[in-house]
Amino acid sequence: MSRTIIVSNRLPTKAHRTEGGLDFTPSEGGLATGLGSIYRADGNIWIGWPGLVVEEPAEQQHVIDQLQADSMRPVFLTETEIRDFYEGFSNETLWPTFHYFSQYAVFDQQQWEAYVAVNEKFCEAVLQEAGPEDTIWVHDYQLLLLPEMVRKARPDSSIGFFLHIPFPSHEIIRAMPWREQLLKGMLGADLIGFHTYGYMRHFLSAVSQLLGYSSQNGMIEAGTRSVLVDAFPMGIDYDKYAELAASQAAIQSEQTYREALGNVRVILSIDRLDYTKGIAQRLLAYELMLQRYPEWREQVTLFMLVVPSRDQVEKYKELKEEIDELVGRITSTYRTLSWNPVQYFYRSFPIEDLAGLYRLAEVALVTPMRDGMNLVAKEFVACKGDRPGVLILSERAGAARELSDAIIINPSDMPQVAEAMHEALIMPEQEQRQRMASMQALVQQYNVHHWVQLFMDRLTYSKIKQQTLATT
Ligand code: GDG
Repeated sequence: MSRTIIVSNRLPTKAHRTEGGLDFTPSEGGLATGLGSIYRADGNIWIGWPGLVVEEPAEQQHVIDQLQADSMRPVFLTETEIRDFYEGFSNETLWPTFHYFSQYAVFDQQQWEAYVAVNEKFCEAVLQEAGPEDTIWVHDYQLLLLPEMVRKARPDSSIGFFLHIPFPSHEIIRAMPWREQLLKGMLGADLIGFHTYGYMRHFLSAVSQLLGYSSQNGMIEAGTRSVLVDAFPMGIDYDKYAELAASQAAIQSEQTYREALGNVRVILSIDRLDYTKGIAQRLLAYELMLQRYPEWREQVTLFMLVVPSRDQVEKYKELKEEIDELVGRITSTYRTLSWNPVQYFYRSFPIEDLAGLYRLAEVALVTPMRDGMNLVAKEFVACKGDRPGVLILSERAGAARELSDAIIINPSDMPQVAEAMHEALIMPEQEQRQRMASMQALVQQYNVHHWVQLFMDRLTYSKIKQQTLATT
């Protein structure tokens, strides 16, 4: 029987050290959330790093045993690899470059070498697990070289690659050293998927401009092989979120927040700490809204949840300080004894609380500067049920291509975002319901199961097409 092997930098489970030994918990993040319901099926397996440095052999064996029971296989990374491959090349070179923050990008030869070495380490793990009939699905920017590495060892295997972040204009890619190696690494796959057609077009033009490969209808002629490229907007597990939002735990959580907040309108924002998410700009827009529309003071609160992320990277520490300062300024300027303009939390919440907050909020404010897709926008929609609610969404999130019934804004245009908040707060209930219902129909139909099926079907198609081309 052929299996599917999922490979990503992080496993959907995180190991951590406690006084009583190692503990394992499900991890946050879009990919873990999205594929969580799939990898356990049909003997499939997920290969990745368990989120903790484990060097002692007996402890490594314990991790292997624990994860094996749940269809996972760990790849162990050292402190140095974490620093140079993960925090370094992945998060200080590729992440800013691909999100159009080139000014933040570090180009460091040692980090690049660590990136190559860790991709090779993942390749060894894949080769140990994968049989010739198995399908290998590689995920995201940390493993751009892996498809080509696996291809060299197993020329006939079926390899898919999906990029969860934007693919930028080829002019941005052009500025990178190692650009050819990165593009060729991806082209080791049979199928390369992106969230939007825009990202896909950028990739096709990078491959054409920088490698001289032509393409027709998304099929790239890459030397002796052809590679299919397509857009697969990732969905969420709609039913899971809808059910969660209707659960007693979520209702209870909503009530708890409502009682604590009193009778204010709630604007919700939920992100990992990241400069791509536009958190500081969002605060400035909210401040402007309070200035322009004094009638909303004491009537509305911005409930802002920021999940700690990559806090060892310098730019993230700086961003955290900037956010702290802005929240402090807005709070000290506008607060009254009985009202807080911003409820800011720098920590992660249980998923039931998230569902309670999605229920509670009248407005979700999703304003990234760049975002591959953004699942929070879709989760808000899924959790709303038959209640009204307004989504304000950045035109630079992949999700904006689908959720056209949101109020679409340019996240750099502070006055426009401030106006959008006002517009959302006064939007007639019937209009809210209509927009919400049409977004729900879309998010429900194009859910994560649909996404996986579509990608897998396309991968099978691309393999058949290749074989046909090879025999003609
Ligand atoms: C990358 C791309 C793309 C957040 N706070 C808590 C929590 N979350 C969950 C949300 C959501 C996920 O984390 C965040 O997903 P996003 O899509 O918004 O963002 P990234 O983590 O940057 O994901 C992104 C995604 O990959 C998928 O391709 O959409 O563009 O950057 O599911 O609900 N979950 C819990 N507590 C929290 O406090 N339990």
